[in-house]
This record gives sequence, C-alpha cells and structure tokens, in this order.
Amino acid sequence: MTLRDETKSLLLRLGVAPDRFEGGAMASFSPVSGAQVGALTPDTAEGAAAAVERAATAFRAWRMVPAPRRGELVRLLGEELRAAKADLGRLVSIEAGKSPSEGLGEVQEMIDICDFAVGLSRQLYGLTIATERPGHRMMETWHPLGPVGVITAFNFPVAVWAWNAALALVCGDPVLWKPSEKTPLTALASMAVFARAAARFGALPEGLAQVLIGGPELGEVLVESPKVALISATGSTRMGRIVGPRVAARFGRSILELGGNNAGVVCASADLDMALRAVAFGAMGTAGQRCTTMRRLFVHESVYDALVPRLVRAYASVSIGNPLETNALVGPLIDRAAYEAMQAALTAARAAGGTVHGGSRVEFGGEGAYYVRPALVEMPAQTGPVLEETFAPILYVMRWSAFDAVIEDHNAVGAGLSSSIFTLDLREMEQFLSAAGSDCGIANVNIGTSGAEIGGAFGGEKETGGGRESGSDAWKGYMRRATNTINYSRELPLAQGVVFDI
Ligand code: UN1
Repeated sequence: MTLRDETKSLLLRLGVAPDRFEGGAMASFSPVSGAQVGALTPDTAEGAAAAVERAATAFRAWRMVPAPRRGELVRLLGEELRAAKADLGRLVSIEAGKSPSEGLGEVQEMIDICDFAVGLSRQLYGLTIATERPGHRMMETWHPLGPVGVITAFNFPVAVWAWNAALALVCGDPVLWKPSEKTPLTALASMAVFARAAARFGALPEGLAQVLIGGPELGEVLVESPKVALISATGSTRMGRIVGPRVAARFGRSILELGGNNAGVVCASADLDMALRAVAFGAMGTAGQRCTTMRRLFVHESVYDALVPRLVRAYASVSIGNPLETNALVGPLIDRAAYEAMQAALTAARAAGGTVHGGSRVEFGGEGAYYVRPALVEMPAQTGPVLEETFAPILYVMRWSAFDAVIEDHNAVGAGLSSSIFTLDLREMEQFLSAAGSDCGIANVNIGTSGAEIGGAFGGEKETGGGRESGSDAWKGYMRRATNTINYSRELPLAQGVVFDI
C-alpha cells in the first residue's frame, strides 16, 4: 500500500469526509518519503471571518453552560481520543515524521490534558478576600473570556491544539484552530474525533470548535479580529514578533509559545550514564524538532573527556530511517527548508571554530525526503549559530569550569523555554533552580529539556514569549477575572476611610 493510500484509509477510519482531503488545490506531503498524501481545499479569508462570527455566537450560549457540564464534552473527547489513539498516532507519524512511540505519545498527551481539564471543570476557583469595610464581602469570579484563536506548529500538530482546546472549552470559550500548513490532515482528523464527542454530548452551539485550513492569511483574520479574545500561538520567535504586537494593538490577549534554545549543564558529580541517555533523547529525539529540544550542552571540564566521546559515538550509531517501518530513533526533517537551515547553521559553526560530528544527509526515503545524521558540534565558545534556534538536530557542546560563569552563559541567549542540570550536588542543583539560576520557564534536574508532562504550566520567558499553556493554573489565561464587592450592611462606608457626605 502506498503512503497516500494508507493516509486515505486512516482518514476515512478517523471519520474525515473524502472531499476534505481529496481533489483540492492545496497539496500536503509526508516527510517520510516526500510523497503527496493529500489534496485539500483551503479555506478563504472570508470563510475565516464567517467562522469568527459563528464562534462569537457560540460563545453567547456556551458561556452559560455550567462548567462541569462543559467538562462532560471534554470527557467525551478524551474517550473518543482513546478509541482513535492508534489511528491518529499513526497519522501523526505519517504527517510529521515521528516514530510510532512518539506519534502515540502525542495522542496520549491529548488524552491526558482532557482528563486534567475534566477535573478542572469543577475547580475554576476564585478567592474570597478579607474586606476592610464592615458588612461587606469581597470575592473574585472567573468568567469565560470569548473565542480563542489557536495557531499551532507542525511539530506537535495535534497535542498543542488539545492543550488549548481542552482548557478553553471547560473555561467556556469556543476555539478556532489554524494548524500549520504542513500538517493539515491530522487537524482534520482531530476535528472528526471532536465531532464524535460533540454528537454524543447532544445539543451544542454551532461553531464551538472549528478548524481553518490554509495559509497565514487565515491566522491573520484571527489575529486582527476583536471578536477573538485570546490568541494562543505556537511557533517561531519571528512569527511571535508579528502576532504579539498586532494582538496587543487591539488590547487582545495572547499566549505566546515561541522559540527555545534549550541547554543542559553537566556538572562534575553528574551520573554520566543518565546524562548520556537524557541528552541523546533531548537533542536527537523527534529529529531535533521540538521547541524543547536540547540545543546547547555545557560540560564540566573534569568530565568532558568521559562524556563527549561517548556522545559522539551515540551520534554516529543512532538509527536513522523510516519512522513507520523500523525501530529508527531519528526520523526525517519536515522538509527541504529545514535541511537547508541545518546545513547553513553547520557552515556557520565551522566558520566560528566548531568541530562538527555528523550532520550530513542520509540517503533514505527518496528525493523529496530529508533524513540527516544528527550533528554534535564541539564549540570553543558560545558564538554565532549557537545563539540562535535552528529547528534541526544540532547540539553545540562547550566546556565549563566555574559554576557562576556557566549559569551566565546558560542564560545569555534570547530564548528562555527549557533547561536542565545534571548533578548530584545539592548546592549546584538548588542554585540552578534559584532566582539567580536558570532563567527559563522550565528548569529540570537530572532529566533532559524536553518531554514535559501536561500537569505543569508549559512555556518560557524572554523571546519564548512568556505564555503558559497546559497544566497548573494556565487555565486563568482563558478566563476573565471579576472582583466582586457586596455590601450587605445598612451603611455605605467608603474604602480607604474616604468621607463623602451629601
Ligand atoms: C513543542 O515542541 O511545541 O515537552 C511542545 C515536550 C512536549 C511538548 C513540546 N510535551 O517536549
């Protein structure tokens, strides 16, 4: 069976109507072989504007549905995702080039956030606050915010939608999803799964969850529309620099999850076997195409020669190949542009004095497929391409000797998403996690930078955009807070002791 035939039968099984992915002008490809696997009909900007109107109408009804009842919809979505896990995971592997275990893991992440959101639907708590006035009560109430525009990237084509959609729906907000043009099929499939949950739920407002297939002009409609209360955007810092100010200019809210230039710090006391495995997954897993991928590694001079040659060997021997058919740990890059960006970064690294291990193209999968051997680059200093995120498997390795200086270097990049330290020394660990330590939104000890669980808030600082999605209290970003003060006395005392007797 060809990849296109397999894709078709998966889409049909997942419940997507054939006219959504056949016969249209928008081609979609699988990075596994470069083959075309879909021909979609893109939405138009007018269509997107109409979708916003539907979402605004849906909001008026959905916001009045009790939150635990809204949670029931998300519970059903979690059930439908469990039933669809094998097929949707496989489709993620076809469309994003992930290994079977990572494709399934992504769907598991969707299921997990649904479970989280169901519990949350009974826990959208506000505080009761002591008031300074007698006979008064003060409290805060969390209300639904409005339609949420979700812009996602190719590398987590379905999980990031689920993080946002599961929370938004229990919080009372309709969702408008603009997936990456590189992964429209998994988006259609996710919506088909949602449609089954919606049908089981019963009467739902039309336009509660919608998808917009096409180019950046559709995202622009969401970004510019005052009716879209929140834009949650995942992608490059370049994209965030465009989206953030435009949403802010209309006083809309945004949750930005942008680039990462994540680092690991290996200390003298580190468990090197553990560090080796953690770095290998963090840096080479998903072919270096996670925003949490480890891109920089600082190794203490006393263990450099014990660790780095082992890492170089792991890079030379890691299995690369078809993520669908073999046990390959490293699958393809998403496309030719990703390959070219990787080669450009390696050229710049060589020019800056780097010693490059690996990094060349592996002939596999055909002309239109871009498989590479991951690159480990020993750098004399943190300069040139080390300061930038290149969305490919390149790990820049540097030596360190003084702890304070390595923390400075660790933080001396634009992005601030994820970080990790490998140490058995309590002082180093606590310093890394302290206010004077890692400046990232995620700071780990003795695990890599990637593979966060949904229970924590996900996101980062500085050029990563500052947004938080997924667990903890990230839900507050999807609601508006009202402070309510109630006077049940027969007087009208004013706050701050102000007197105004008329
Ligand atoms: C992303 O790459 O945009 O922590 C998200 C991780 C995954 C999510 C990555 N749970 O690596």
